[in-house]
Amino acid sequence: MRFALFATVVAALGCGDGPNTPTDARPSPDLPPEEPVSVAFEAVDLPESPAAPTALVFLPDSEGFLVAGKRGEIHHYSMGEDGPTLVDEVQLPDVSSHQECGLVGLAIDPEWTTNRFVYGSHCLDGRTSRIVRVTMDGSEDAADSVVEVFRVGRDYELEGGDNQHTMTSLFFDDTGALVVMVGDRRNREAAQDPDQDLGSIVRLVPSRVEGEGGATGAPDNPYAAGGGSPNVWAKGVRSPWKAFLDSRGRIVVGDVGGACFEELNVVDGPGRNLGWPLLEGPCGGECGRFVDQYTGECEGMVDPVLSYDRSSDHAFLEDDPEVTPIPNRAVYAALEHRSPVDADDPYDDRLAGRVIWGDAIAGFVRAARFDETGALLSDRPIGHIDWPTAWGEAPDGHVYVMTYGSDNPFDFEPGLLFRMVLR
Ligand SMILES: [Ca+2]
Repeated sequence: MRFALFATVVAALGCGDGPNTPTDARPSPDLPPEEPVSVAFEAVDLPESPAAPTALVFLPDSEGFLVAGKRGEIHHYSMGEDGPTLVDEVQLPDVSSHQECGLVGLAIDPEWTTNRFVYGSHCLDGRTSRIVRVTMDGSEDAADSVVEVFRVGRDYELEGGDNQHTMTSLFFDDTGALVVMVGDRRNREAAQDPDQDLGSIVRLVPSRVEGEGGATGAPDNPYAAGGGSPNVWAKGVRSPWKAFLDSRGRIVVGDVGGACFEELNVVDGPGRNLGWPLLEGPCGGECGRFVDQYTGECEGMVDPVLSYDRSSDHAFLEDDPEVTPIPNRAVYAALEHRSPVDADDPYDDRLAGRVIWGDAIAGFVRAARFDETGALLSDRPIGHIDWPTAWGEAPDGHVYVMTYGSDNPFDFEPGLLFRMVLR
């Protein structure tokens, strides 16, 4: 593998504005159709790969990348001429990894280069999740540096089981706040309750004091002065899984559906209400089974920018000749591709500024483009990969993805690494 031209690029998973932020004027809707793009996924050998990988974060300054495993491993690889080698690892303590639980989100501190702070979101048990910070500076006792930054959950059991709709993706935004997706933990009412952090997008300012955890709500959060939890940025999310910060500083999040619709949402400001559980999918979308509180009113709710139902003949499935023909769905928002600064764009600039997203179970992969208002400009199929769970963009512009390595996500097979290439 060749990584000859590492540029000094901010890590791919949303740690600030990349230096190559797309600056196009707003394209007119009657522009000619974009050129089709077709990609393939080349296997890359990853030694000592964590079982059931859940997050992939490229590091600045040619330092390689981090991979999180569901059971709480964080592996630091360097990317050499002959492929990745493991240079550091830590096993987080007290990680519960049943069902949807586990270590499922990973972020590096904006000051990683000097402080080596890594943040992980994981389940403590079936009802409680937390964010921890660990100092990955190469010392053997890194696990001893773990401090708890934030905790969220409920203290009662639910019929039908726990371990679902957990706290997942996290990343730093342009203001330096730590953003984290918090599922409703199957407590649907919480998603519309401004006093609860469950069912929300949360924004925090974590303590940076060595040996001390804790966090406060970001000062510009909508309820910072009262009226709800000071941690809340947006409400109405159900089971958000993969999310990232786009080049305009907006949160792009895939919210996995209950009965009807998978959603891709663009959250462009404070206090947005994404609808759950009053509404699943777009306003007016027919969904009668789970959405028992829906009154037909959509006022104050933000529609997803893209959504799809579970039908087997949906265009997104028919666009993909390799689609997995089972009824389950799990939408993900992977990343926005940013052309490299000091290298040729491996996709000939055809994916620059495009949001790569798809469905982890059906396997389709698509590229969408939104304008500055969040409106959809284009969306087209680009390829197929089964059970992708972690996406990142290397400083040379290549997109990498890790998969569970099994069609049963609870097998705990070693994760597989792939590099996305033009077909
Ligand atoms: Ca919604």
